[in-house]
Amino acid sequence: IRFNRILLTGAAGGLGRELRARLKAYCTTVRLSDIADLGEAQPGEELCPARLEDAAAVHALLQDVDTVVHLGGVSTEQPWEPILQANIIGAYNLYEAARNQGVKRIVFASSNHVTGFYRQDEVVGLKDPARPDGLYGLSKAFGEDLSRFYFDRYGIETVCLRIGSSFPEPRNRRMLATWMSYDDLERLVVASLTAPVVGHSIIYGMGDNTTTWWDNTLARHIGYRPQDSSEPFRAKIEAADPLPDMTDPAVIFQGGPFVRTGPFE
Ligand code: 15L
Repeated sequence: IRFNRILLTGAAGGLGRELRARLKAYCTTVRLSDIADLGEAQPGEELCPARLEDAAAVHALLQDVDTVVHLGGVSTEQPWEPILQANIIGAYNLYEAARNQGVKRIVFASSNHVTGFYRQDEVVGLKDPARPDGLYGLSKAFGEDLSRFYFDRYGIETVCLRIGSSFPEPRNRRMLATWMSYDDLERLVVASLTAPVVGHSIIYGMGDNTTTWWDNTLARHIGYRPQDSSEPFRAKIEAADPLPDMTDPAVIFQGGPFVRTGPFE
């Protein structure tokens, strides 16, 4: 046990549900927040539903927490208004609350869609410019810049996880490159919470995959060592999806279908 209280936002989401049980091993209390139903509180859990755009609620949420794993917000390409509220205003509220409450480190769920308009035949490094593939990716790029500002100005450390595709198994050809197992997700989050010094860091959340579009060399100080590879799933996936259309933007660019989702008006 390293922490008294960890706040997990987005705890009812796909990755939140996974981390909900796993983070308990690292703290006395895990405070869970979401706008969706969180079910019953289990031993060692506190349920604190909050809307991220509600500044007062977010300030209360950060009271007496040691550290935050911020998964909350919109997690797919959506119209501007929900992204503005949850991901942009919500991220600002979270960092302002951290500053007010003296929280020293945040693990921020960014996304590979910050760099989704790089091509699948390129390898992106951690100092390459952002190339968001939609409003969602743009909002995550904002979160990365916001957290950098809060480190430079106020010393609040953040690790931005540019998560690829974290599911039980890779689902398609693209995920052979982007997949990260839930066990590796846990390793990445725990390394980000416990590395001695992280400052403001960015790291791609990917497994030990053979096909790779991202280079995490500059984040070695985090100490993340992925152990699971998409490779055992390759034959099954390639057989199910034999002829990719090389003119499809979702096949050309790393963001996959996100690069052609929307506009929604
Ligand atoms: C994301 O950012 C989404 O939250 C997730 O649902 C996946 O679609 C993932 O990216 C991906 O790129 O596969």
